[in-house]
Amino acid sequence: MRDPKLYQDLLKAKKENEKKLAVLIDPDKVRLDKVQEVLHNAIKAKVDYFFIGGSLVVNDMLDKCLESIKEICDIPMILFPGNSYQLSYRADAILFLSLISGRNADLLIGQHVIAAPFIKMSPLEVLPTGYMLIDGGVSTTVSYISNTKPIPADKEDIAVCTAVAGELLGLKMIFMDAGSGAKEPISTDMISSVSGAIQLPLIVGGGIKTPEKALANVQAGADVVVIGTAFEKDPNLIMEISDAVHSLNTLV
Ligand code: 1GP
Repeated sequence: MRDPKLYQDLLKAKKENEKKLAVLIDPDKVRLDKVQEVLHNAIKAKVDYFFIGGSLVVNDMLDKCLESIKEICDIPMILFPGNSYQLSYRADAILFLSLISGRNADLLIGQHVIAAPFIKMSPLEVLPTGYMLIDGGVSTTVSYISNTKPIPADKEDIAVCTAVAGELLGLKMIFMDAGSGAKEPISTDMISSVSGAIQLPLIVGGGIKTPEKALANVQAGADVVVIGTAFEKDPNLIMEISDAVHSLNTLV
C-alpha cells in the first residue's frame, strides 16, 4: 500500500477551502470517441482526479483504460469500484467503499474481505470511504446492483447521522452520491447539513449537469465534485464546470 499522499493533499485542500473536480470515466466506454474528447478536455481544464469505475465493468477494459490515460497525463486515477473484481495496480489509489447508507452486509464488509489480500499487497493508496446513496428521483444502476435503498432526498437528519456514524467508525472520507444519471442531484441543503456535521473530506456526485449546480455544491461544503454523465453527453462542459468549481480557490 502506498503512503497516503493523495489523502494528505485532500486534507490540506479542505483546510485551505480549495475545491476539486473529479471526472468519472467508465472503462467500458473508453474506446468511444466521446470519451477521448472527455479525456482531452479534462487535461486541458486541469481537473484534479479521474475516478475510474462503474457498476458493470468488464475487467480487462479497466487495465486498458488506466494504461491509455497514464500514457497521456499525470492526473491521479482513483478506482471507484462497483465490486471486488474492479481492481488494478495501474491506478494510483482506490476508494475502499463501505455502503453505509445500505444494509447489505456484502457491501459493508463482505466484498472488502475478498479484496483485502489484493489491496494489501498492491501499490495502491487506500482511501477508506463511507459511501452514501441519496435518492436522485430515478432508480439507478447502483441502487439496483447494490440491492439497497437510497436515503430519501429530503431526510437530511438520516444523511447527517449516517455520515457522522461513518466518521466515528474511522472512515476517512464521505461520498454522497445520487447515482449516475440521477434526475435530481443532491440538494445543497443536504450537502451543507452533512458538511457541517463532519470534519472529513466530502465528495458529492450524481446528476450534476451545470456549472451553477457544481458551484452551489462546493459553496455548500462539498470538497470534491464528481461528474460523469454530463461530460459524456457534452465534453465541452468540462471547461465551464472546472472553472466554476475552482473559482473559489482563487479567493483563499
Ligand atoms: C456516479 O457520482 C457519479 O457515481 C457521477 O454521476 O454520471 O450522474 O455525473 P453522473
